[in-house]
Amino acid sequence: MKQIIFQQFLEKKKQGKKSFAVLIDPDKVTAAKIVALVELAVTAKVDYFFVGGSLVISSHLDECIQQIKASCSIPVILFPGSPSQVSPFADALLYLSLISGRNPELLIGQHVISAPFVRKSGLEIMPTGYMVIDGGAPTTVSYISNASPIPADKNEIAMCTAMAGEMLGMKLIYMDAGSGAKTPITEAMISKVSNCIEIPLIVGGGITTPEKAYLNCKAGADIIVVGNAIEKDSHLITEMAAAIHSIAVTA
Ligand code: 1GP
Repeated sequence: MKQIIFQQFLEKKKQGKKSFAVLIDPDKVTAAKIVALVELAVTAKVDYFFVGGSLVISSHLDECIQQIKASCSIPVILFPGSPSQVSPFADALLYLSLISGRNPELLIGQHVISAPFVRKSGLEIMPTGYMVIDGGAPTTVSYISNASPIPADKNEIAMCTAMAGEMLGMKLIYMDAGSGAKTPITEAMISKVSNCIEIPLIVGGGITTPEKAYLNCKAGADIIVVGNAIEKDSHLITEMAAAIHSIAVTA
């Protein structure tokens, strides 16, 4: 199995380098918006594009990715909200198992159904322990997943869940307060989780300021994902990238 991007994640982690991933929901972007976003992302040295959403209603996932790929070399990683969100035009796929929930469909059921299709895609597959953390209000992911998120102040539950995920063989842990979360994940929880695992830690959901992105990295996040805040103000890309990348310089 291909491990090109995953090796890059590991290398960066070893060097203490933090990465910035811009999340694009294909339902929320027009072709013109993609061009503008890519231009800003290239200038800001964004590390990755994550593409997906809890509910992708439109059918232009392939087009959206092809458009990104046509205008830059930033890797595109699928962050699928459902097994239908697989596109061979991407570089890699976060193969998410919702380890914070107790919904067997999202732990393994949908994976079984989509396995032949996912394998056939030729994508780099990255097994990811996906942990939804309470973000202060129900989000699309908490509703759609039909599973309770980990309470925001239960750092020990988050820690044990991540540890279990790593020991089960997950290659990444993704802690998500959900898109547009009112309250992003606390640094205390990020630090607790990051201290107990060796695999890269992705953090997202409700991050709206460069300061919060910076603090999350300081607390141990390796990759910061921002979607909503950038949809509202795409120029935030520049400041977010600068804040996240400043860590490697000062570390
Ligand atoms: C959601 O982690 C991502 O799954 C990003 O969240 O859209 O709130 O930045 P935001």
